[in-house]
Parts: sequence; structure tokens; C-alpha cells
Amino acid sequence: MKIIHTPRHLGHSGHVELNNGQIVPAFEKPERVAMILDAIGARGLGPLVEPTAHGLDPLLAVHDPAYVRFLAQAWELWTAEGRDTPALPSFWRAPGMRFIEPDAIDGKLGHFSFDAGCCIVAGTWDAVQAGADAALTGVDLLSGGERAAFALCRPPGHHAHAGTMGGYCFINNAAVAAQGLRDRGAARVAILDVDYHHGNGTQAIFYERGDVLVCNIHADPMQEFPYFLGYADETGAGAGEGFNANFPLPWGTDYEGWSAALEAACGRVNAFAPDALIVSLGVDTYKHDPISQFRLDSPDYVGIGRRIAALGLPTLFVMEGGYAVEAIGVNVANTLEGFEQ
Ligand code: SP5
Ligand code: ZN
Repeated sequence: MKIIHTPRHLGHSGHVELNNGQIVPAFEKPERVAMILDAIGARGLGPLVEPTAHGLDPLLAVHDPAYVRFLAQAWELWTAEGRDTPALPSFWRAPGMRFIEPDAIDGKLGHFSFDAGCCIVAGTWDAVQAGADAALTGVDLLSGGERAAFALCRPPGHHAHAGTMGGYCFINNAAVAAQGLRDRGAARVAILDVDYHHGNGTQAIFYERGDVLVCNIHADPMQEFPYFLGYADETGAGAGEGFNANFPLPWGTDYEGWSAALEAACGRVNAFAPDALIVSLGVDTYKHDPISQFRLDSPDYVGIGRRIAALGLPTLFVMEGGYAVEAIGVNVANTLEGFEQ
């Protein structure tokens, strides 16, 4: 299958995050993509193709205009204050405070974020746009009749809401792609999110819609980030009632427990009979992931790919998380190989 990649992700580098009460180098770093490319090359997967530019309209189809404007201007506004350090939010509103976009960049950073996981540097916005273009190029490939494609997006996207960044995510690439497929004529699109963390942004964007089914398999938010969304009783609302499915699992879950949830999620996808499938592919379910607590092993990803292939749907894989750099390439390549077997 075609792998959509551009080196423009390299602009999002040298950033930091707040972890265990300390500012540390970000876990979400450029080496992740280098390792995936190495493994893809070693297996003869591919070919690699460059994303084509799709502009801002497809982003604005799922994101708020004020948020996209903020992302485009943030670095300029931050450096205008005389700073050259990475821009990290550290002020947020509490319930009872006003939902307002301040003029000050520090206020804007808080207004448009839900954690200190999204750090902005000079090349962040260009990398983010390139990632969204990769997802949209995947949409083009599926619309053109390809059975599958892999958008090697970096930074990831599934934590980003319509107007909020968080969890290393700025633009929700999977949501942009799902809407892109709808706009290209797909009546129903399913999103299967297998990242270790709940895809809160994707869920929120489609929560009141019946045309996009969102299924999430993830660490129980009672124990794990993003904490405030991803519970089993979140089933959709309004026209979207019944079109959101969460499968929260406890810390320590191994492939036996995880694959049972995958089976249930695949049942939901099948029943929905979508025209296309988007897989939010995170491999932070891996047993040695530095920030995660599941116990999947590298060979398990072959089984994941094979089970997803058995759905028999045009499938766009969109890269999300995975922070065990030494194994991320093997785990992603195993998934894609399992799919193609
Ligand atoms: C796309 C994606 O996978 N984003 C993940 C963002 C996770 N950010 C918060 C993680 C909190 C982890 N706490 C780890 C404690 C390690 N001792
Ligand atoms: Zn994750």
C-alpha cells in the first residue's frame, strides 16, 4: 500500500512537554517517523508518496475558524513577545470563568488547549498542515479506488477537538479524512481508534452525527489520560446516538483482553456497513511504551492488521501515537503486513 510521507514533519522538533511535574523533551519526536520509515523500507512496504496540498478548507470542515487562525499565528505572536523558547500553555479556565479568546498569546494558548502536551515551535504549523495533507492524500487514493493507504502523519491528531489542542495533537487528521471521504461521496465512514489513549477529539467532533461511527479501544480514563472523556456510557447524542462506542480497558491489559475488545469493535463496524474505514493507528499499546501501561507484544500487531483487513473495507491508516522508538517501526510495519497478508 502507498505510504504518504513528507520530511516537513521535521519542523516540529526541539519541543517539550510537562510530565510528572517536570518539563522534559517531548516523547512525540521526529525519530518516531525515521524508525517507521526504516522498518517500512526493510520490509519492502510502500511505495512512499508525497502528500499533495489541499489548503485549509478541509481543516475548517471539522475545526473552528478561530482555532485554525490561532494555530497559524501562534508562533509569530509568541516570538513577538521577545521569546525564542518553545511555546507551552500553562493557564486554563475553570468552570465559571469566561469562554473568551484573549488578545495575549498566553491567554490564547490556554483558551485553545486542554493540557501542556502541545508545544509550538517555529515549524509546528507547517508540519501540522503537512500531516493533514497526508491524510487528505490518503482520501484521494481511496476515492481513486485504492484498497488501502497509510498516512504517516506527525504530529498525531486524535486528541484534537474542533477548537482545542492537546495530547500532542493539533489538527485531527482522522476527522479531517473522515469528513473528506464524506465530501467525496461516502455515505457512511467508520473510525476505529486503536491508540492506547482514548481519541477524545475524534469522539467529540462526531458525537452528534450518525454518518460517522467512532469506535475507541483504549486505557480506562479513570486511570489514564485524557481522564475526562472515553467512558463506556458515552454512546453518542442526538442524531449520533448509538454511533459512538468506547471500549475502556484496565492498565496491564494484554493481547488476549485487547483482541476481545477489537472483536467487539469490529462487530460494531460491520453492523454499521460503512463505505470506508479510517484506522487511528497508535502503537503505544506496546508493552515497553514509556508512557503507557498495556502489554501488547510486537507479533500481536500482525494479528491486529489481519483482523482489520478481514472487515473487507477500503481502509486508510492514519498514524497516531507510539513512543517506544526502538520498536515503533516494527510494530507499525507488522500491522501493515498483517493487513496485506
Ligand atoms: C497521540 C497520543 O498518543 N498522545 C498521548 C498524550 C499523552 N499525554 C499524557 C501522558 C501522561 C502519561 N503519564 C506518564 C507517567 C509516566 N511515568
Ligand atoms: Zn496514544
